[in-house]
Amino acid sequence: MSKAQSSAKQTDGFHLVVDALKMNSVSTMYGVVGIPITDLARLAQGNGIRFIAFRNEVAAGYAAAAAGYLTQRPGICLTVSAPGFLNGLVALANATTNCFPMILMSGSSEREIIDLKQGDYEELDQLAAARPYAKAAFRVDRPESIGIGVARAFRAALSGRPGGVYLDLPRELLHSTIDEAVGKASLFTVEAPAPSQIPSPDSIARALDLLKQAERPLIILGKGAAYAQADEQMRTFIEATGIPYLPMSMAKGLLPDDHPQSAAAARSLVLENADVAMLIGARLNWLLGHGQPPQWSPDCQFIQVDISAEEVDSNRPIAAPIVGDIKSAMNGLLAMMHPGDIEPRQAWRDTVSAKKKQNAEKLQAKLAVDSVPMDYFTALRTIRDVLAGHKGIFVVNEGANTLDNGRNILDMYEPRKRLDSGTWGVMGVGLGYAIAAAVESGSPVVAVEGDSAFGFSGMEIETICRYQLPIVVIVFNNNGVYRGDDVNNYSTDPAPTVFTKGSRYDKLIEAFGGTGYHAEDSATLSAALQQALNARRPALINCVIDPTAGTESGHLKSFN
Ligand code: ADP
Ligand code: TZD
Repeated sequence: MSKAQSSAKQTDGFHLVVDALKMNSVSTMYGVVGIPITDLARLAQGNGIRFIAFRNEVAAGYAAAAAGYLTQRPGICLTVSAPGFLNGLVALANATTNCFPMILMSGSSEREIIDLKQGDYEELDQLAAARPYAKAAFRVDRPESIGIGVARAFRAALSGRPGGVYLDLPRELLHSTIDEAVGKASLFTVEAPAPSQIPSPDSIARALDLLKQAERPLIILGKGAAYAQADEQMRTFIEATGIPYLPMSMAKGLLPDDHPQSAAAARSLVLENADVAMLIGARLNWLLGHGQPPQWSPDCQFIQVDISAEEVDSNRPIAAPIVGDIKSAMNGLLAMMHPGDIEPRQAWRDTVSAKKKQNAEKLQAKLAVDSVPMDYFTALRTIRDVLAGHKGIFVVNEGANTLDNGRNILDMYEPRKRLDSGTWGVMGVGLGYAIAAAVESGSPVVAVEGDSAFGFSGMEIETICRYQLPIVVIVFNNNGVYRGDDVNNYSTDPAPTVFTKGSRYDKLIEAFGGTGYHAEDSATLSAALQQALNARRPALINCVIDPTAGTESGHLKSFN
């Protein structure tokens, strides 16, 4: 619409996108600027939306995904076209895989040129590229459709099983103008984007009947249970039934890890021997051996609480599916059960307790050794002991050995405080997740990172310093992927798994005004971590780990 046609005030796509986001309570965006979205970031800032500017869209996307997981609102990642979009798409795919709500908004080039493949600046058919990796993908072509486009993205990201949504914003759309009153009237707040999905009472009754008959029941809590924010109901249900529970890694802290019913330290035993297993927001995927023997008993019967009906029966027949949102399901279970109905056999509880005690003693023996150079046990025990004085702290964890040992040794005491490599076992999420946790909560974060894992997004320490975030990055520096002692027997090139020996990652953060620490033994590590946490400033600890301490592929040897 030209100015001559309308005497009224005009608005444009930039303003309408920002207004639509504000109407839907977006308070923060994560991204990298450039053509055609730089002004969108500026305008967002001018309208009270924080724009956290990253050095790479992959990390910005991971941050958005973690923000979504923590807040139950879609995290927003803003990128430029083609390569910026593709970087963001990695994180969008990861968000969809992990069931985190996220919206990737990317500027795109001239449609006509893209469609005829005539070679525009950063030309790519982004909508088509996003589709296979997103829960949903939309393009907005007209300014009067921005309200609907944003609403479609919100609803798709949040409703049912959460996931990643792509929203394509062509350069032309952002620049096109429309009568301001007409534009404003087209925007709206999405009503109940994630409505309760109450499971049927008969599905709850069926599950309760199965639990009543069970002799050796087990509850498995997944990150869906953490996401659902039904913490009180979950705890009440678990404590009322007395059933041992196993937290998947990101469900750690839903109940404190020192809870007497936690069966984490008897994992193999409970999986192998449970006769009824109740999955709450956890998929029976590779992380649970697909529910198959020898990890599981062939006779085990399953209850599965999940919002996605399609998930049910994906690997083993599910005897009692409860399809609905976890909060409603827990409320339903609590309402329909009676005291004393469900009673795991005392022998089962005793067996689990005995195994826990035995395994805890074994681990304790390893943790008691103070090795120099530090191995994973010494370094993680030291970190665990310092964090015992900071029980509500966020812990981000990635790597292979760093992750596998970290999961077992670092105890969590509060829900949604642990963020890690997740369903894909992806490296490079750490700094993005840490930044989102600090930004969304204002609280301190410790990121325990393998040196390889750190390297994927290491430049984001500049982002951490620029925004002065209370994040302490601990780099487990063993000179390589898995181990640092590999040799190449075929040429003079370094072996594929090794990095520069004796690197000083602590010096990197000093370049940006953060505090670097170098620790070669547990006493130095402990003092550095205490000091860094007390300062609540950006810090990086170069934690030297014995290059021979790790195992190839960590705990996933059999996948190699
Ligand atoms: P983990 O890796 O911790 O075992 P998964 O990511 O495999 O957990 O499983 C999470 C499950 O939780 C998914 O199947 C997802 O559909 C489900 N889920 C996510 N949010 C909810 C919710 N609010 N209510 C019910 N189920 C949910
Ligand atoms: N690329 C991506 C994106 N994700 C991956 N998981 C990998 C590559 C392969 N990979 C792993 O599965 S773990 C790992 C890689 C490269 C790094 C392990 O080394 P680390 O940790 O230094 O991070 P440890 O403690 O030395 O094992």
